[in-house]
Amino acid sequence: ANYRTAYAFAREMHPKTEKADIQYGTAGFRTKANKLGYVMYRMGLLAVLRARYKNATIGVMITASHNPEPDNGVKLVDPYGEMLEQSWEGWATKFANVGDDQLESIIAEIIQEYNIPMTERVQICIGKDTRPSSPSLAKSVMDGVLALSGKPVDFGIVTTPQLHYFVACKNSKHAYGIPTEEGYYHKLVTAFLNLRSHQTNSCEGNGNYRNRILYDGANGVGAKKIKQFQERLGEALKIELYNDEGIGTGKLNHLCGADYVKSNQKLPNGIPIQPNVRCCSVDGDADRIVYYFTDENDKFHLLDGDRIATLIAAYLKELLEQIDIDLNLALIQTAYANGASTEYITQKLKVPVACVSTGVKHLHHKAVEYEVGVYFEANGHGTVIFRQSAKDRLKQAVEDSSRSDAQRNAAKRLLNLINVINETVGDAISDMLVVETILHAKGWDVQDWEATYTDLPNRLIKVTIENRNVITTTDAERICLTPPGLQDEINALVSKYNKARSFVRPSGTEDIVRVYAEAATREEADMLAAEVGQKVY
Ligand code: 16G
Ligand code: ZN
Repeated sequence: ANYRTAYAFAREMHPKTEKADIQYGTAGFRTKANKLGYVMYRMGLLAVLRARYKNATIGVMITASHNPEPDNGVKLVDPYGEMLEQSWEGWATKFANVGDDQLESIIAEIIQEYNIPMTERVQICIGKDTRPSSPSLAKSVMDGVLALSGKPVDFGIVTTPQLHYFVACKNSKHAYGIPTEEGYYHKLVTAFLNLRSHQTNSCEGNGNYRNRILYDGANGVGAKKIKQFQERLGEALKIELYNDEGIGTGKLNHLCGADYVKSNQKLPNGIPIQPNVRCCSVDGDADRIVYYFTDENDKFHLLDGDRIATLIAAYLKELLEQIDIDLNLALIQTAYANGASTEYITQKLKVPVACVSTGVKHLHHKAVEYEVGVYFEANGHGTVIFRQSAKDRLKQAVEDSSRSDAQRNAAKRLLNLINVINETVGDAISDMLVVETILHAKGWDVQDWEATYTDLPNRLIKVTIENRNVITTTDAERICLTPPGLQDEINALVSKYNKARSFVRPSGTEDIVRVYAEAATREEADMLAAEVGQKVY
């Protein structure tokens, strides 16, 4: 059988080099690149098995996102472009950790468990970021795919959301778009330009909006790909690119990128100080984005994922009201969302909010429960998902001659906006185009956007304890179940401060516990975080 060959090949070409087990976590496997060769090979095998089981194209993305350049990682992408189904994460972990001599039997086991037909011809889309280790790791994935007679489709260096898009396109028989880089740029840029041309105002601006933005590419794939956009956007949006160092310079994510800016709340290296000019940073695989600016007093202002989420949700609500169509719209956040953003969106804008556990898959799964689900993590990862029935109703609204021109135009706008959005997963560049569209439409610059509400001061700290798993949580990680008594202690501390909130959770990506606190003032937030941190020891 095929898998016997696979097994023999593994022994020769991709022997297991690490003794310690690794785990397929919230973001797939992620570790030092030189420990990942055999893991990649085995993920190639698993991707073919998954593809045959689903009778669909599956994706494999090689990236370690915002991690330092020597790291790498791998994630599998499911048929609709979503993250690998949770029930298969265990299989991924097993596949990565069995000895070379057990590989054959584990393949047999999964084939039997799911009754996987081993005859289907399946395609596996493979993408990689700009890390110097990525080409050889991609080769290992391809060896795995070929070993089980799958067909690897190599997309080369692409952003994570581009790969998700390609997979969704292939499985929707191109209904979602053409599964090529050109197809992706064409879809997003055409819709973006349509939205701009419908405005009566000139390209350069509208009200306070100026069509110029400083862009931090994190010295990664987001820098490479933004040039493709700029070529196609022309004068409609002038993107000044910074942090576009070559591959292998060690500069990837170094003192720059979305994670650096969000965590350190300061300007990244490489971005010039220009007071009140709109800037953005993407991360190493361009699935996260944050906005920011420095004011005339050199004060740094961050507009993170919560800000982007509220901007988008508010605008969608506005359009739905203009069209006069009743679609249920909700915003999905995590416990890290600033309390002020939640209050603004629920109290002022009357958009319902749901809170879920950290990790994109949790947000995504909740968002699909609504006709229009906006989801964002505070760190800048997020997107909007529309039900097919919602899209159909919008199309009907455009055609409906009993509606006013204003209503039909608003429906057209929304349909165009949907095409700017990458619904499969958070996409930094797509999100940027959405934000730019909304700011332009409203005649806003970042200052107007920031004025919508005032963030509560907050503090995030890391605490190292012997075993972080003694801490377990419930209610979307907002309440501690164990160790017993900890939650009561947190409650007591929180009650001492104004507008305070605090929670602790074990990290899913590092061997630490994270403590989050927010309160009415910076001092209170800092003090609360420190005090809660003390209780965790
Ligand atoms: C992963 C998640 C990200 C989450 C982060 C939390 C995905 C693709 N990525 O990077 O969404 O914010 O983990 O990390 O799901 P933590 O558990 O260490 O706080
Ligand atoms: Zn990322």
